[in-house]
Amino acid sequence: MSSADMKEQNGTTVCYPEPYTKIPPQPSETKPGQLQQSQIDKFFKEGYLVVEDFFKPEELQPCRDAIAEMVELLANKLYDAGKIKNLYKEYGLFQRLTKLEEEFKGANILLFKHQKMPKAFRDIWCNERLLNVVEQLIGPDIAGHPVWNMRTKTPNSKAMDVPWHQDSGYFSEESYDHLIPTAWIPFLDTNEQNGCMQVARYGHKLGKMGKHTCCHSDTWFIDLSEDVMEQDLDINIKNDLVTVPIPYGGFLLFSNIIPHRSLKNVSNDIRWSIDLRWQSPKEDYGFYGIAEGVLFRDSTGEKITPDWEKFLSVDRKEVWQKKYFKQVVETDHFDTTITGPWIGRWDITNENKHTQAFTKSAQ
Ligand SMILES: O=C(O)CCC(=O)C(=O)O
Ligand SMILES: [Fe+2]
Repeated sequence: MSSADMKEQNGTTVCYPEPYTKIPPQPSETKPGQLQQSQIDKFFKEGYLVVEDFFKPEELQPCRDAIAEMVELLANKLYDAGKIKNLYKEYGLFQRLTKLEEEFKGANILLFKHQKMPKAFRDIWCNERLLNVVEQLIGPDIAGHPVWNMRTKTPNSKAMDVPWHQDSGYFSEESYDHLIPTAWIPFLDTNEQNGCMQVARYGHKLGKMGKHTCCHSDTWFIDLSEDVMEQDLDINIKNDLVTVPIPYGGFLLFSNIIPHRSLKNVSNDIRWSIDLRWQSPKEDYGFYGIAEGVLFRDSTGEKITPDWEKFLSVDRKEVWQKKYFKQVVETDHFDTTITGPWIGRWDITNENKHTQAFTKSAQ
């Protein structure tokens, strides 16, 4: 029985509309960064919110620098292994990975897989003003959710075109009953040309998971069809697919139940972004027991120092393989295959090297 079927009880899917549509009690104090009441209303009514002019350039610059450093490390690694003939040092943040990718296809996937969170990202994740916003959505107990990504969306790369999905489709079902807000933060102005995000407005109102399939095209991404969105999630495809260009300094706020995707990047620049998540530490992270979150705040209001050492000590890939496959499968450092427990949650309707790696290691 697949997990999707397990959720069917007496023939009906269990839905949790409340955490996604009902505004929680608001903090009694006014704090820096907090959203206006009208913005909170919009988030719970439409399922997403665009927040502009939130970060100053000097707050985001360390993230840009950290990304440049990761690209530098990758270039050196590829070069030292003889995979590329040129380091492309003269290219800047928005071009260099594209040049690496031209010589070594999948360089962007290697960087996407890297998954070591630099300090600059951690600082944004527990930025006090941002946590004041998160508090308005989930209350005063706040932990960072272990699922985060840096998107390496190089021009015309199909591997980074993320199809329609609900983030909960990647998580186990223990997490369906609570709100996990995401801040999607770009490192340049994003628009329709460079592959900004789209959301399916009101797609959260039933609090329902749609049946996804796996995997999209040549990727490891799960896929939610527009038919399912229309029929099962009651989304009006004609009216409610919204393109959300986010300028640098802003972010897109959405939840684990709202369908979203990213458009193709047909510009000349790499569309860098990170997606960071939070939830109440009292709830299940829905991450298959692979990793826990990191506590940022609790309702006593006492200052908490995040336990980064513990958070960073967990190599998710290794834990996942040990836990589910009883071994650490040594993969080559330049392998661009990505597998994970989410692949096993849905019907595999399109096989590719990622699904095959999953099926093979699960045997
Ligand atoms: O950045 C993208 O292209 C996709 C982002 C996404 O799906 C997410 O942040 O959950
Ligand atoms: Fe997503």
